[in-house]
Amino acid sequence: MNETKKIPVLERVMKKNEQIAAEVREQLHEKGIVTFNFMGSPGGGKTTLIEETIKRLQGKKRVAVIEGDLATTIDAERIRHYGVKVLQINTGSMCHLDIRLITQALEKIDLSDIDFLFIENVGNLVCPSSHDLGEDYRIILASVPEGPFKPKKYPVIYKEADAVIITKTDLLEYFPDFKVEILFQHAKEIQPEIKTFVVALKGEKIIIDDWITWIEQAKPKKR
Ligand SMILES: Nc1nc2c(ncn2[C@@H]2O[C@H](COP(=O)(O)OP(=O)(O)O)[C@@H](O)[C@H]2O)c(=O)[nH]1
Ligand SMILES: [Mg+2]
Repeated sequence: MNETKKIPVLERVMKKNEQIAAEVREQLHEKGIVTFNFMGSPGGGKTTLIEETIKRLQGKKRVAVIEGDLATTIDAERIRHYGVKVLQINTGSMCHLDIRLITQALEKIDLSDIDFLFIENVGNLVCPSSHDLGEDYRIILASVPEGPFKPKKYPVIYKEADAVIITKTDLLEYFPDFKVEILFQHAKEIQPEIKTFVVALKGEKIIIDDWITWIEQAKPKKR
């Protein structure tokens, strides 16, 4: 196939995927489910945040989780420990989840008694940004050791984000060049409506309350 033919084919596939994602979102809304797509670098703290959030939502929201990784069920096992429904997707060599993988996962997981669906995307700041997974909210994690310039360097993923969470703020004392307000300012320059949170999930002082207060009241939303 030559280049001029390839581009329309790719555009058609992307458009079809967006349609499927919109249908999935509608089906989830019909069940009263709010869906969150957690994105960020590998090791940024996505699974830890999901674990700590599940703990604090116990008795308030019934949660199910879809875990995305190239390989292993390590993260799914971590989540299973909390007694919630969890399904691991292994993408092999693919750097993101897509709506076809999500559709297949949704066939295998019973969501009849679920309020919140958490999707942990493959750790990556590029590929996941162009894939609607039928989520209501896109949550980007930026961890302190990654440095303060992630929104500047990866603006595309921030453009469509609903919230940015700075993780590992217990490590701020070791990263004096990291300024929380600077990262938030850069993120808001890209997406003025973005909500901002800080968390520290290890160390002496756990910080997570503002995030929990926000997520507890999250309602279904059209993208
Ligand atoms: N110091 C510190 N370490 C954290 C925090 N959150 C996660 N980690 C650690 O960062 C590493 C990667 O976390 P994980 O949740 O697996 O990241 P993921 O790859 O984004 O899912 C693990 O060793 C966690 O214990 C935090 O708030 N502070
Ligand atoms: Mg993980």
